[in-house]
Amino acid sequence: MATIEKSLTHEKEQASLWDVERIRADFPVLRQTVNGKPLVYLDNAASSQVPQVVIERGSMYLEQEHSNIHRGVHYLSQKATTAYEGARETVKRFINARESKECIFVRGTTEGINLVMHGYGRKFISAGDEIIISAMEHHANIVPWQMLCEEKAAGLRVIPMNDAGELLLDEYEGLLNERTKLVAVSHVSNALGTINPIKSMIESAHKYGVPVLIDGAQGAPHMIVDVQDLDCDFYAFSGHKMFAPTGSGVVYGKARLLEQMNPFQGGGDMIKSVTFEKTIFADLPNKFEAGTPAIASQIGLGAAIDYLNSISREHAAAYEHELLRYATERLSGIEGVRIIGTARDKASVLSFVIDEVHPHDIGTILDQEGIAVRAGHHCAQPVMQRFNVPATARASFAFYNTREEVNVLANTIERVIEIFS
Ligand code: C6P
Repeated sequence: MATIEKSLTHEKEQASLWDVERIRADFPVLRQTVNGKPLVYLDNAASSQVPQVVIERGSMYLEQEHSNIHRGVHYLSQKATTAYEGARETVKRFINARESKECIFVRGTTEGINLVMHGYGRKFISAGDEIIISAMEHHANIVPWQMLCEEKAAGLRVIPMNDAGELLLDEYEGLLNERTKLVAVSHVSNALGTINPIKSMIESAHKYGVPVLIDGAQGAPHMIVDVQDLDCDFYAFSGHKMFAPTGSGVVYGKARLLEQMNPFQGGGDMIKSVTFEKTIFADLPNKFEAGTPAIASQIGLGAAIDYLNSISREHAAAYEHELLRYATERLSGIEGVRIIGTARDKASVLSFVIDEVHPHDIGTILDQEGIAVRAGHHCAQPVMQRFNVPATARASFAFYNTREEVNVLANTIERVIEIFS
């Protein structure tokens, strides 16, 4: 059997081992009806749902541990500090960082990228330098670099993509040169679903001594991330897209780089000493965590990772991949539906347009049937421009979605087409 066929069969076997009904029982939000219909939640790329164990961990903190961290000698503060720093250890193991101090807690991917822009970019990037991003970036990985380029008179270079939504890697190699000071690319595109070959892209950048930031907002929830194996310099992700509460997130950075960087914000808990003449900053990770953080949310992120570790992530990924394949097959079979983003390697996301129907109308009709999708530009306007569409409707999957839900989606899309024909 050919290698691709073999791996597809292996993936199908793994997907068939997934007990989706058992997994769904872990997510109380999925039990409700919307407009009299069972909720079909297909907006996981925006925010995924939270399992009962994470909800319970949040309640336990509020009921038994709520207090400020790192500051108090008292019992509750010590308990909260232990839980918060325990979550950092969990994150460290989850992404295989060398040390937990390399995992900086932030509100989410956006804040993580801005931390690197301020801490690294403003210190090390100057006039005439270049930053490389890609044509499929979310605004969170475009706007901060544009702001920096404007401030420093540096240049922003963009790796183009083909009509399938795959980066043109030869063009990327051509953009790298001695002026390049940073590469910032997404692991997985939120608008197209493309999985980028980040490991080889990082390797190419490192040949020029250029550090690489990975926007992992859509990567961490679906892929096994090993920052040492990838050898990325920064990796940012959001808790609320991986089964944790909003307000949680992480930016990983190599200790050597974080140590050289300026703090992002000044304030309490990020200092060793302060006089009116001079402040000495705290060591990692505190140097980057000024003020009281989102303690409950980050503890929730630790609990969400524990949950992910308790299910087979390999089987979950295979199941999601098989679901995406099935959904792609169903939607491509509907006349009038055009899928935006047909890369060979994709995760979780299915963006589409219907001739003569605005994506917001698609989203509204689907909502009437209890189906949650996102309609709009997905904070990736350059992607919409590249594909010459104002917006798309986007279904995005998690391991608790089912084939029946895909059927409900496909049948309702057929009805949308009937209504507008
Ligand atoms: N994408 C979506 O519906 P925050 O908002 O900081 O948690 O994540 C920002 C972000 C950065 N990069 C990528 C690739 C993303 O997908 C997102 C968030 C959501 O697609 C909300 S716009």
